[in-house]
Amino acid sequence: MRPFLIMRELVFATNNGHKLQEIRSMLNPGYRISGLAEKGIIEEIPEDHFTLEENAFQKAEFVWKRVGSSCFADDTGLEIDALQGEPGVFSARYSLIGQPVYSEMEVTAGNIRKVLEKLHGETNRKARFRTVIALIMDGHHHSFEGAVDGSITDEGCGRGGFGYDPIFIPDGSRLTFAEMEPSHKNRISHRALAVKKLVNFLTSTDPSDGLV
Ligand code: ITT
Repeated sequence: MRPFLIMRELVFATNNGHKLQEIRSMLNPGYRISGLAEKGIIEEIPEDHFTLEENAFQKAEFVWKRVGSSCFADDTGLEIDALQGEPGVFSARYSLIGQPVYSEMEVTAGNIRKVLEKLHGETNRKARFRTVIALIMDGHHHSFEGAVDGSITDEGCGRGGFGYDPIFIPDGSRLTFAEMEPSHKNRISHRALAVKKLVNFLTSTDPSDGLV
């Protein structure tokens, strides 16, 4: 008999369409990933802690309390050695702390400009992207981490990806994340590594892995 899929729904607590798209392309078809809008959550979820872990759980807990179904959130930071780990947990609005809201494109351009200005003349370009995924399943908390080491370029290159992708070259590559095919970035990225751990966990808790 032909196997059929049982779709498992997980709510991904993000307002970032790029991240939703990336994660959907990484997970196998046994999972249906809903975004916040599909769950009627349209407001910005607070992320006001000082670590990626705490922020990820803050977002996941917000959704768990609102919809009561299994959900996960991620928080990602670009940690630059010569800037003592900045922008880190402040990556999303690095250039705009305390300023009014701008468009996503302006924010991204401002963030990149600020990093390049701060690193002007700096020879230590080492950095890493780090993602923490917080999962709440049946009320239990779990977390998964992925990190990719790399370096910051002198100028932005490439039009793909989002955020700081045009100025980040992962170790072992000559291309920035923004110059890579999305499928390539999605195989090796910080988020991919954390998602792999999430999927391994989901699979180990249900050996059928969505297939019967
Ligand atoms: P949500 O909180 O709604 O999920 P966000 O855009 O705030 O979306 P994060 O807090 O996870 O996303 O990430 C903070 C910032 O770090 C994000 O706005 C980007 O500027 C940057 N970032 C995250 N993941 C990235 C990636 O894969 N490539 C480049 N930049 C990334």
